Amino acid sequence: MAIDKEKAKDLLESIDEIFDLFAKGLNEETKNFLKKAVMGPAIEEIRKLVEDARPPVLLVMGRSGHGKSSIINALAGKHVATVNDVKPETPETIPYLVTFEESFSTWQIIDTRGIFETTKPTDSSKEDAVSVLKNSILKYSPDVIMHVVSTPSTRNLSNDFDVYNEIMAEVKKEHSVSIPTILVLNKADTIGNPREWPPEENAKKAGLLLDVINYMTKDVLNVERTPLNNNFHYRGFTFNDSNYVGIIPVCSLEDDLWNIESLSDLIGNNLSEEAKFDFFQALKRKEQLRKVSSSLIKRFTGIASGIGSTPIPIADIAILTPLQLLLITIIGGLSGREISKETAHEYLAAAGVNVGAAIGIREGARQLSKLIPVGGLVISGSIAGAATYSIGKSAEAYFFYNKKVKVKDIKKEIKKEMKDKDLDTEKNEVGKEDKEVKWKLFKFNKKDNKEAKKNKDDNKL
Ligand SMILES: Nc1nc2c(ncn2[C@@H]2O[C@H](COP(=O)(O)OP(=O)(O)O)[C@@H](O)[C@H]2O)c(=O)[nH]1
Ligand SMILES: [Mg+2]
Repeated sequence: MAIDKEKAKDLLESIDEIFDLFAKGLNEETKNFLKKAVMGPAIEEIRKLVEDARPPVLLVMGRSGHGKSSIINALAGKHVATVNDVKPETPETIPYLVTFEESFSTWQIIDTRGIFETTKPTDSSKEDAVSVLKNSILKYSPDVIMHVVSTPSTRNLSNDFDVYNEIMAEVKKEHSVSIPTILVLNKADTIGNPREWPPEENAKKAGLLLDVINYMTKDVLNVERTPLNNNFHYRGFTFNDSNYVGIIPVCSLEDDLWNIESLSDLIGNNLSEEAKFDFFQALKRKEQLRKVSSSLIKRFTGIASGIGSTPIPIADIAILTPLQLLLITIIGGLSGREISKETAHEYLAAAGVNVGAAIGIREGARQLSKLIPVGGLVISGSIAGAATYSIGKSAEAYFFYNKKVKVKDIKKEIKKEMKDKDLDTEKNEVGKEDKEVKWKLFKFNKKDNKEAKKNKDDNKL
């Protein structure tokens, strides 16, 4: 299971109803403000995630037999493309859809065949091949292009790279788009002695792979490169100053897959938000989907903080419940649960809220508001933000890692982690952003505590 877009639409409708229920006691002005400034953007976030989601369009090019079909199968984790098909007589483009029914996701693959078969500089049909590829790129506007090259033959193919750069220059000139292209060195196993495999266990093979990569990045593409993994340079590099965004050696033989995850990560990282979701959801890539969840939590935290600028102070944080319920359910969906009230209830039960089996989503919402008892205080933006962040993170820990984390403990965690130097070693962007959010919340919390204390002292006087 995963996010079923139809069910997500239903959820958005019921969230709207729940909001009306919770906002019943509020005056019109505040209610409208909240709807516009808080619920509206939250629902919009989910709508964007779900409704704007579209299949990623992946174009594969490269010579026949170098393994285009095998790579598609390896990425999809199933047989979707015919391996070993006959050499095409003329360059042609075959588009097809790959559906992942159980994860409600689809990819579009554009298989260009025979393009580079006819690109000898003297060949009169070079023009044809070039225009077929150019037109396919313009027609399908792929999100990512994979240029598949058999590793042992890289040194004979410099003409292919020239032709490709020529095409991309024209595409760029006419349509001012540049499409990230990944150079996939397939059949990495076949360079040198095929029995010396994998490179992790065969230093000689690792060295040969690195030679090819060095040749490609330094002599052919001449790019500034960053290793994907500091310990294993032979697993590939990324670059950002050419049509090519990276080079990744792989083995796409069904029984001997190697480094395919590096490839799918690099594809995913080069997809727009709308295309990323279907890509990772199809692959059920937990860590990648957790990143989607984390950035959603951050955005919801920001949205919830907006409550701080209501025209009329709001004393009950329960008004944020519909927003948090939406967040919880979508996080559950990202982790592979169904988009349903049962998913929200599963989390509530784990968080220690007693949810009877028969109660509806509204009751679930009421129960959720009990998790953060701050009744009586005027809700500041920072409290609203911190509460939403805490609930989101607690739901994430539960759904993704099966960890029961009490919401109130998360706030403590935030403070504790601030002192934890390990956070500095987090290299990825999300890690950095996480840290920033934590900093902000930490400061907010401190300020809140001071203010709360001051209010208390004032009351005493
Ligand atoms: N040793 C090895 N063989 C591969 C690899 N990938 C594909 N092949 C084989 O290469 C042949 C052509 O593959 P195919 O995917 O049909 O290439 P396409 O014509 O580019 O689509 C098939 O016999 C595959 O089994 C690989 O990584 N290693
Ligand atoms: Mg093929």
